[in-house]
Amino acid sequence: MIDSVICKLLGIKYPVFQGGMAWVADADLAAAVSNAGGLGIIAGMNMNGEQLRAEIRKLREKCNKPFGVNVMLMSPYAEEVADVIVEERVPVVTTGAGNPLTFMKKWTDAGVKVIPVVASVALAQMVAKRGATAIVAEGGESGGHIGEANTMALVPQVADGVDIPVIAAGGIADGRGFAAALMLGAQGIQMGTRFLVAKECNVHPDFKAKVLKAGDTATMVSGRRLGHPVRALKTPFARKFAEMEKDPSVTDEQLNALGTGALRKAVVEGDNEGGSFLCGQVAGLVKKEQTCKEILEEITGQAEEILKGANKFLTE
Ligand code: TUI
Repeated sequence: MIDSVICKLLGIKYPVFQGGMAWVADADLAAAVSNAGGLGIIAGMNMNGEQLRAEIRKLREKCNKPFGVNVMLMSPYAEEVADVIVEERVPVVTTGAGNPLTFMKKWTDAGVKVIPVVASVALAQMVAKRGATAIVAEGGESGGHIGEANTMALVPQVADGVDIPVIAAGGIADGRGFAAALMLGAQGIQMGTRFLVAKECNVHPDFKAKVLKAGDTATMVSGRRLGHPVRALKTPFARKFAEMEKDPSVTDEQLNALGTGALRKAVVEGDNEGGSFLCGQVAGLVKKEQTCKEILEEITGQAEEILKGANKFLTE
């Protein structure tokens, strides 16, 4: 059995978080992950306060285990979503795409455990000082909005830089990645892409099919010009965005307009031409649709075997 301080801190069986994927991570997915012993996380990104409240209540009808809500800090609803988290007594909040300091006192005073997703040691140290319970260190192998460092380099540096538990994210989809993350100094992992194809995940079937078909070079990064690089599957939309980004006659406003609504089109409509299919580099490792319980049991079983066998590399 894999055990870690994060299990005791949060009251979960497996030290595995499901990433708070915008438009994807709803009450159905988060409840399934939490019921199976991981930490399910509802994405607050695409919701206003009242929509999030309804989603939290829906999760509570299906699940009485600990769960989290992710606040995408660039969301126009971040402020009202932050308040709903307190009002609904959400046990855990994760944050992404920015600096959560403005909300941290509100949450920690209310007893909410705050676990920011960071892409740098500097932000990890800042939030640790302000009462974060743990940190998710997310490398650039991840899908969606990414930072500069990759998981292999980032996780040990964040682990050295703070004295609270670190959860590794980015580039992890199986027991090998799970075991490796623990060796890098993490106390647990967060996965997004692997849960995209979970049976309980409500993304459009064409999105799942694309992930299942994807290989090692199936993703690309665009959006650097706008200051928020995003990793997605190489689809017509991603290629067109990357081309327009290089064209100096295209304004930032035109680029922003092209991006607006593209994630919803991928997740809800499976729109191959106009959708932005956010996805991590591990898509090539994700081979079948499984329940969240099967995913959690499989990866922890694999990681246990690897960890037990690791002394094969040692000699007297
Ligand atoms: O947030 C994510 N992943 C996301 S958010 C998202 S929605 C979106 N769509 C289009 C453009 C932008 C966002 C899709 N995927 N992961 C966590 C994460 N946070 N990765 C990187 C960061 C990050 C980056 C810079 C955190 C903080 C930061 O700067 C902090 C500062 O000091 O301002």
